[in-house]
Amino acid sequence: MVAAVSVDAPRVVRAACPHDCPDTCAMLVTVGPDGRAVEVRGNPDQPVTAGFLCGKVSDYLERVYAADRLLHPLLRTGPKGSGQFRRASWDEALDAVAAGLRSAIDRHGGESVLPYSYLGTMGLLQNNSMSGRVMNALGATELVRTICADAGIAGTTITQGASPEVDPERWPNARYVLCWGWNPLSTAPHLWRLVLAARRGGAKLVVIDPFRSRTARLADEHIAPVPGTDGALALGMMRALLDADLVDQAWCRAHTTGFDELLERLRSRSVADHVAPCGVDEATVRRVAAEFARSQPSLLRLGVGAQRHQGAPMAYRTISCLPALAGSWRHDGGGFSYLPVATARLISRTALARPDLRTRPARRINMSRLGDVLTDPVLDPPVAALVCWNANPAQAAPDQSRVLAGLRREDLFTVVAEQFLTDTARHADVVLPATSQLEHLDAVGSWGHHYLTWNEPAIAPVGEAKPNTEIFRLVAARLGLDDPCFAETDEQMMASLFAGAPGGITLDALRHRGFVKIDLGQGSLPHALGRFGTRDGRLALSAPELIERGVDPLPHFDPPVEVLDADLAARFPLALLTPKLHLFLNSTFANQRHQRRAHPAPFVVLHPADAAERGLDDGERVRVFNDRGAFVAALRVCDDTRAGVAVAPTGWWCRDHEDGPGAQATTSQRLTALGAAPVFNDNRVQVERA
Ligand SMILES: Nc1nc2c(c(=O)[nH]1)N[C@H]1C(S)=C(S)[C@@H](COP(=O)(O)OP(=O)(O)OC[C@H]3O[C@@H](n4cnc5c(=O)[nH]c(N)nc54)[C@H](O)[C@@H]3O)O[C@H]1N2
Ligand SMILES: Nc1nc2c(c(=O)[nH]1)N[C@H]1C(S)=C(S)[C@@H](COP(=O)(O)OP(=O)(O)OC[C@H]3O[C@@H](n4cnc5c(=O)[nH]c(N)nc54)[C@H](O)[C@@H]3O)O[C@H]1N2
Ligand code: SF4
Ligand SMILES: [Mo]
Repeated sequence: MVAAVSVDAPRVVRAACPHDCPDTCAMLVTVGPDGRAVEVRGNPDQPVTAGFLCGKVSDYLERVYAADRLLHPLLRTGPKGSGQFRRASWDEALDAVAAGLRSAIDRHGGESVLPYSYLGTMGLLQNNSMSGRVMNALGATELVRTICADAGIAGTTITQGASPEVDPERWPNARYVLCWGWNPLSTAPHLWRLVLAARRGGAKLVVIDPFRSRTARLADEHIAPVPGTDGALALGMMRALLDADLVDQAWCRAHTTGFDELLERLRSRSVADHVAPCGVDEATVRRVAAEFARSQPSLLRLGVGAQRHQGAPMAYRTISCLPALAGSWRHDGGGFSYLPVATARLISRTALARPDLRTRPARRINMSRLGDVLTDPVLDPPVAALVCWNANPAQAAPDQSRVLAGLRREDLFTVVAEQFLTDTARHADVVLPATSQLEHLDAVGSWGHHYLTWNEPAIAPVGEAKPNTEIFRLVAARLGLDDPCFAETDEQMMASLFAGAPGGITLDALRHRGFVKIDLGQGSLPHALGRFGTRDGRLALSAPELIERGVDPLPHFDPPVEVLDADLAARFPLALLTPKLHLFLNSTFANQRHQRRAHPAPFVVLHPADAAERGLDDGERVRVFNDRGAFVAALRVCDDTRAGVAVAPTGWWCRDHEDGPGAQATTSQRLTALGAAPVFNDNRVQVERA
């Protein structure tokens, strides 16, 4: 269902970067007279994109026209995971998909089908529209998609509701910027540009991160706490504000609930006692807290990275209270930013997936439990069929050895729609080639700024690739699903999203300009007068709703489960972090030449003291292990990390490394209590010579 492509003259098409990145860049694609795209660049008119793309996407045509792009369907011919396939026609492949799904459903019911997808594309259509309809109509298990930012969302929405945060376009006004667990230089280069603008205006930039990230390297000050102790650090900073008489009492009395209870809680411990688990000295805590309150407008921007711990929801909630106490919300450019959930949720894609097609509620399975779910011998019904698109769980899901063991089950029927033969696709029975962003229609929201961006198809599908929407439309037809919704075109689905002009946005305006800013009336001072998204409009320093869930309603330190476990530390003395790489996006781009040159092979960083204690030298091959698994990587010895903290990014594909699994082999499938999110960095390991 791709729009007809004119081949008369060179033309410029408006597009949107689809990747799981807060910047959601507006792109301009130049298409030559032969219908081939010749250039992709950032749209100079879009204020956040500002005319440039990042180093991951600037050579997007290398991805679109890559030699290893999947161009036709494949059927497995060898053992699971062997990578042995033969070319098949779409007809043959769709027959195989229908037969595999029908067989699973006939034997074990609809819930034995497990969909697995994430944000490979964030597009409103290509993410989970027609696919969702098929899964709902089949009565498949529902996938709980909380692998990324949900611990943080759970914590921050308890505090402030789903309300607008500080618009990134106001950030340049800030005079103090606290980047907490965030490495925007790598992970959000356009938002980083706005942080730099604040700095040029005189703002001090402070980064809180156990690791000296690229962002931390450039900051005015870098504070490196023990991983997972951020909540304790925030409580210490709040107590320091109290001691220095810097709490904005008037604003808190007017616009928060539970102010007196919080003050009492803070007074119950000294600053030193609050921050004891953090490994940060008290004088620094007092100084940075005072600077944050005095240097208005002060902005606290939390990243996704500080939440991969058991206590993260409470930590994010606690941290989001700090700008309230400091009075930051009074000032243009000041306050708190994490994910702009209010604007991001304005245009919901949930309705497109038609949950009403279900005849009854289905079993729910959390995506971060995939390893256990696929290998559980008594799960009833078992997962007999796995349908995967927009995701690469063989690399991105925790406890990699279990995930791979599950994917290798000969009795599991696996379908993967992909652009490349990823580690997950290698384990499929049927591989279906998916279009790239230049080949399909979409609109993409943002989890970093307030714009919605249009994506017109620029070129015809490469090879026999098809959009996710069309793939699932065809699967529906093969399965005999006859609800009229399965015949809807992409254009029709898009029109239905904007039928009521949500937030005043019309499809015509979006298509015409290529991007539209979502205006919820937040203005430049969204919460100077309260108006939070909570039920009473006040910021919840105390949140009584937590009592019903057995949780202390006041901000408190909820410790990480492995990092602070002294018994476990005796066997596994190092806490392992798995941050993002500069030119990969999770495992995406790891197969591309230029990006791969920047990150040729897996490595692990150890502090010189930890290396010396083990008699290890820089450059050696080391084995990193715990009870869950092990991986081999090159050792980098440097003080970019704290003593006691090892750092090993993920994303490389198994197929590229004789050593097989990566750092993901050591991570756990535990979930946080609030938010049901994974705890990738709450992970103890030991390191030895390989
Ligand atoms: N280049 C690039 N860009 C990306 C991605 C990518 O893989 N590569 N991924 C995209 C996705 S899916 C996401 S979610 C975002 C993530 O964006 P970020 O949140 O910026 O990324 P991370 O590297 O996960 O984490 C940021 C920092 O948090 C630190 N950290 C880890 N544990 C703790 C802790 O306990 N406390 C504190 N204070 N800091 C901690 C890490 O050391 C890391 O430097 O980036 C998106 N953009
Ligand atoms: N240890 C550890 N693990 C982590 C994290 C961590 O910090 N540490 N971070 C987690 C986070 S934040 C996230 S968001 C997840 C990400 O987990 P995933 O979303 O599984 O991540 P990717 O590896 O980027 O896989 C996306 C895949 O979608 C494919 N794709 C892109 N566009 C399309 C399309 O239009 N159609 C189809 N069919 N496929 C498409 C890409 O080719 C790519 O292979 O990983 C998590 N895993
Ligand atoms: S910065 Fe993010 S949104 Fe922009 S091009 Fe790169 S990956 Fe895409
Ligand atoms: Mo993410």
